[in-house]
Amino acid sequence: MANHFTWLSAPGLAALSVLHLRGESAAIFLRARGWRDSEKPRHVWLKTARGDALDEVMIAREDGGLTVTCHGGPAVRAAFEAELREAGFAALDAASLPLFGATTRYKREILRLLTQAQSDEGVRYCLWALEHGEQALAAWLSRGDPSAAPTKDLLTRSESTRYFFEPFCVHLWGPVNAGKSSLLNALCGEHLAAVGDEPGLTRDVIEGRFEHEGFTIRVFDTPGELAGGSELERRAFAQAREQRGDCVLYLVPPGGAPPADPSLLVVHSRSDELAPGHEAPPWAVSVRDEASLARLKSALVEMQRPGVSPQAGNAFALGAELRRDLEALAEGALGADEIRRKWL
Ligand SMILES: Nc1nc2c(ncn2[C@@H]2O[C@H](COP(=O)(O)OP(=O)(O)OP(=O)(O)O)[C@@H](O)[C@H]2O)c(=O)[nH]1
Ligand SMILES: [Mg+2]
Repeated sequence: MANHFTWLSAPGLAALSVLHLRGESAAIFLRARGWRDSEKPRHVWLKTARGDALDEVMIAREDGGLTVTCHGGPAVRAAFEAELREAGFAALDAASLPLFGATTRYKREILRLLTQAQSDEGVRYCLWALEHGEQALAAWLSRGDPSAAPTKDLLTRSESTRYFFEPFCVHLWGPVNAGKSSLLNALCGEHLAAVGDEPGLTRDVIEGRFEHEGFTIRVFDTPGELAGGSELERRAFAQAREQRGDCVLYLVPPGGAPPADPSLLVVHSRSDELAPGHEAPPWAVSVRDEASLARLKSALVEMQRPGVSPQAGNAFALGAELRRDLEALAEGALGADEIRRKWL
């Protein structure tokens, strides 16, 4: 059997990385670097072929190969790869291995998606899909000739699960002193940006993130709209406005005027300063009112999953390759049988 290596986990900076080796030289390669053959998982200090320290790892026999859990910084991954390539190992795509008992390509695709989940909802979805996804896909493929319309529906539903796997990005725009930086700090529960009455306090984009109802949301505070200002301030402002993320919240403080652009979501900020008896507008938020912050967070989560959830059984996430194949099916370039043979 040829010698192969596969990274089972996405590259991280300081996280763990999981490397899988297959082939007749896999055990020889590891033995030459400090591993003592064992049926049980073993903790080992691995060395390079030249005897330098490589990494402290766990090695286990799994799925017909050897799985090495190492410290996955880019330098460690590069060092492992250099050693493996020098020893004649070739890189192999994880989707082609029967790992973790995933016997079909569909299950392997879901396992890959699982490593990319950015939310509890994403993990929940993958666990649902490992158990029921194949059945759902098979039932859908056997509906007769899947015409373009139902396939498109499936593709649209998969688009709705996008934020299970990547964080939703919210940008905060508005005039100076609207309370953008205060809102960033309040949403993220941390003091990330300076706050104060001095107009134009924020000069650069400041990023934070928070989790709500199982979703991760990234928030970007931006410089406020300020008449005049230095050349540098104007440039920083223009640069910040080039990014819109997935949604822009435009903060309007009491007495301010909402913007004309209908693509911006208007949020009435500093709403605790409104006169008593003043009717609160639908999207009103105050950093001094926890309930208003919770409402805003829930509204941001709702935007990410328009009626789609694993619990409701109507979510259908697709990895890039299955998505391509279903697009080809919608266009008539691939048949349902071909999809079945390849994925199920
Ligand atoms: N009462 C009240 N005051 C607030 C609220 N949010 C912000 N403020 C105050 O409004 C002032 C401006 O807040 P910032 O968060 O710095 O405003 P900003 O939009 O980031 O301003 P620039 O960075 O200059 O564009 C500060 O004095 C805050 O304490 C709020 O919800 N209620
Ligand atoms: Mg600010």
